[in-house]
Amino acid sequence: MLPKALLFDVDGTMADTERDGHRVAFNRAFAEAGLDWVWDVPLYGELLSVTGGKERMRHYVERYRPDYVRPDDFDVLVVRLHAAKTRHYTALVAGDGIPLRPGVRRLLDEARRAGVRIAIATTTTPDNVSALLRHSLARDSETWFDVIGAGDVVQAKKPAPDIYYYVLDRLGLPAADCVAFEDSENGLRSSTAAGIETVVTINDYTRSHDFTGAALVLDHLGDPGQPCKVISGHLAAGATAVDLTTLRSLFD
Ligand code: XBP
Ligand code: MG
Repeated sequence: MLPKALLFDVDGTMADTERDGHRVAFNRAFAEAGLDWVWDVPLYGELLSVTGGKERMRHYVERYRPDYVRPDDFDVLVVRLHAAKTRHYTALVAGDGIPLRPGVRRLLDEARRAGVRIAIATTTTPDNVSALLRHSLARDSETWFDVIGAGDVVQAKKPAPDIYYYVLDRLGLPAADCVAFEDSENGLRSSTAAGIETVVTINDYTRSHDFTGAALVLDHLGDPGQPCKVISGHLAAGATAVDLTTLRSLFD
């Protein structure tokens, strides 16, 4: 049976947005606010254990900056920094652009042609999703997605399953009819806790994560001339990319 909907995580899954997108935007917001907070590439990898930009900043101060004296309005500062970071991130995506990962566009196109619904389940801010879709996929691509579940629409971010429950509820579909695409352990924990079969495409920040419970783990989804490599799970003999036939086999 074909899945009825494909549910995509955004950061790290649709595009490698973390190292050269979100991280850079956080640093720009910190510098602009006169803070001496600098998130280099390895530190950012550690900080990714906490999802959500506001939550990540709080975690950084608690864990890494015992020297930092919080102002009375620290909560307001976090919200202001986050708004500035969103402004920098969306400008970056609109300017330099961040390419989609291999196979993402191909699989989305195939799903749309076949009448398989597509949706987004992400921790990031809705403005960031809109910017990436508009600039990296297609101008009108937000309208391709039946549901875009993003950011603070749920209280508990990944690894909690809430964002996937939110998306399933709005799609009106049971978990058993869907496949999720994730790149991280937190993402996989979120989707599998919601009962959704999950395909993981790793990246530099997540390759050492524990992906126990994933239906399939790959380096990427694969494209013509760019075959994917299977890390765990099974792809049909001779297959070099994840397509709807591959996904159908997850349900057989
Ligand atoms: C994505 C995140 C987000 C982004 C930043 O996780 O953790 O926090 O890094 O987004 P996932 P905001 O891919 O598992 O959804 O700063 O907009 O919160
Ligand atoms: Mg992700």
